[in-house]
Amino acid sequence: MSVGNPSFDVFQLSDEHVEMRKILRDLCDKEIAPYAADVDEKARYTDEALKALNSSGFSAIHIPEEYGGQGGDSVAACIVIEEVARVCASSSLIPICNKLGTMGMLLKGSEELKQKVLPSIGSGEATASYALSEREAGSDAAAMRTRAKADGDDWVLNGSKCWISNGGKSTWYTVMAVTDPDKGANGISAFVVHADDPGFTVGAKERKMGIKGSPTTDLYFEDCRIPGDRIIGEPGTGFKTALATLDHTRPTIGAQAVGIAQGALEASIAYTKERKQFGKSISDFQNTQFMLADMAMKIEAARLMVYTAAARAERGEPNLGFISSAAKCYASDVAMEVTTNAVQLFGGYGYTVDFPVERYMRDAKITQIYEGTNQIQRVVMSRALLR
Ligand code: COS
Repeated sequence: MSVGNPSFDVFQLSDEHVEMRKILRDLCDKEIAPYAADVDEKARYTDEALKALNSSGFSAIHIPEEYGGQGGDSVAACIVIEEVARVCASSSLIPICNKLGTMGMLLKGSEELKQKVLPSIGSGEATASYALSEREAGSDAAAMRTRAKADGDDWVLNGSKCWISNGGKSTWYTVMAVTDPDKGANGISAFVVHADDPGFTVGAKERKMGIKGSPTTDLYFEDCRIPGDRIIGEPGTGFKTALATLDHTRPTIGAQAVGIAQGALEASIAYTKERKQFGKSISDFQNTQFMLADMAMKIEAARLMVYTAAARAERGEPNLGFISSAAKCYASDVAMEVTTNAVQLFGGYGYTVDFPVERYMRDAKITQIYEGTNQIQRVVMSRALLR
């Protein structure tokens, strides 16, 4: 055993990951952070972030090189999301949705389909979304009613989807629909729909508590006709593809949560050093110190779990359900706690829009809900334990 061996790389990111984070931090601080409050206040799309992420190649780094992408690994994709979320959670929905909307294709799509769709996303020309949930099929996703019927060489879709992140902004949508109603979850198939396909329309934007810079909409399919080769994998495999997708992407929500929490922690450290009460900085009080220590400790644990989940997904390990749900669930609970405590440390100022922590707190909440509520994550985890 050697003491102080700098090349011991267990639990250490590679030099490339560290370098990439540095580049991203600079980019996010300069080109995304200045617009975060305005995006939130006006509930407007994150145009500046899209431009910055596209021009630097960070909007969809997970797209493999053979499809014109950067070929970034799963940990790298988490670092991108984390760094963007550290300054603007809404903007982090760009890389999140691009991965979520393409993962099914990457896992199970035909070579032709991948060649048709992925290069436009890898180059930043197009973006993607994922459409699983319906009004009456949220946690119970297999209860969906949207139908797809074969018609000649085509598929014809009818029904609607809801809670679609970046709905209306995305070019491509991975849509799950029932092809055989007698087979339950095994009668669901996955398709890729283009925004210009006939019979496809986007509903009004939801008015939300947070992530206001990312539109959330319904999608409607009225005799929406798509070519036969836009199915992902075989008919009847779509629900499994949808769940396998989430195994790969729930860690990205964990990464978003870690980024939000990190942003709130940094704002809290800076503020508590500045803010004077009883004749000294409030960071001189042990109550503040212990709160900051707890916040940082939990963020550190969450980050490690997120990277572990991402690394295991990257290695193609089987049975990712437990770790990807655990990472998403733990990190999002940490983000909610940390951002709530950040508002507390700012006191009355924290409750105003003049400081960023109330936005971090509102943005954190969605990470406990989307890509499966944290109650559903516990269902996935306990099923894995008791199997
Ligand atoms: N990967 C691949 N296949 C999986 C899988 C996974 N991670 N998990 C389960 N499956 C398979 C099952 O083996 C089963 O196949 P068989 O019938 O051939 O055995 C099939 O998929 C259906 O699985 P299951 O019976 O467990 O489905 P349930 O209806 O009980 O649903 C939960 C399981 C609740 C876990 C699922 O509906 C879920 O994750 N819901 C939340 C959805 C969600 O995250 N929504 C957010 C949308 S994205 S913003």
